[in-house]
Amino acid sequence: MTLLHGYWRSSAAYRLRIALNLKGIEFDQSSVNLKDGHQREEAHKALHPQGFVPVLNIDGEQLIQSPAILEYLEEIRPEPPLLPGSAAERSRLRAYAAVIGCDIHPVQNLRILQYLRKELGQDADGVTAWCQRWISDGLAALEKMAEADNRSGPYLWGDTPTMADVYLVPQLYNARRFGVDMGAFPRLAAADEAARAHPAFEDARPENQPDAPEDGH
Ligand SMILES: N[C@@H](CCC(=O)N[C@@H](CS)C(=O)NCC(=O)O)C(=O)O
Repeated sequence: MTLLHGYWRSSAAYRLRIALNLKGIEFDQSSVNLKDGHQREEAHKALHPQGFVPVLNIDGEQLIQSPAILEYLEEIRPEPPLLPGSAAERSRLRAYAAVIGCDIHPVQNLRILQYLRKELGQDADGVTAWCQRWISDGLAALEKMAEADNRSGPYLWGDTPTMADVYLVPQLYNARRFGVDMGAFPRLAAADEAARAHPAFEDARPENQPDAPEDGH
């Protein structure tokens, strides 16, 4: 059995839900309530020493870190490819993923925002300004990359979803959540809209997860 330990609103878990759906790998989910701090409990830390989600149990393995897990899925289930093309093209796709996974997402994570609030005394406006600043900076770079690559679409890299979309859609979900003005990122917004219409992405949406609260918060 493949089991994803995640949370409806975790964008790293969202990436995995999309990839598992695209690869046609059936999975069950176990919810770790981040809002209530369950990720920091010893029982969860036995699964993930950092106290984060996601964790994926698959093929008798227990895997952590979404970039590493996505690479694993690509290796065990190469079709449909999320990293298609030449070595240079695959490197480019990994660069889209890295801008989001290494540079945008880490600084707007729950623990960082809690630190800003509790230890550094920031109010809600301060925290929102922080998120908007770093998300916008990263998206501006991605928009430039997409402009330079000038791919045909409708997805970020062409006519099939790739690793770039697997990272983009959850990140834009967060961008909207923090009120980032998407007007400056037309290519990203168009690719996001196309991807969200795909059933693998639709099924993975935070609101469609069994642990999503009815009021959406
Ligand atoms: N690089 C890690 C990041 C994982 C991560 O930050 N997960 C978040 C949810 S998206 C989390 O568990 N946050 C808990 C916290 O900040 O306390 C990955 O991609 O798996």
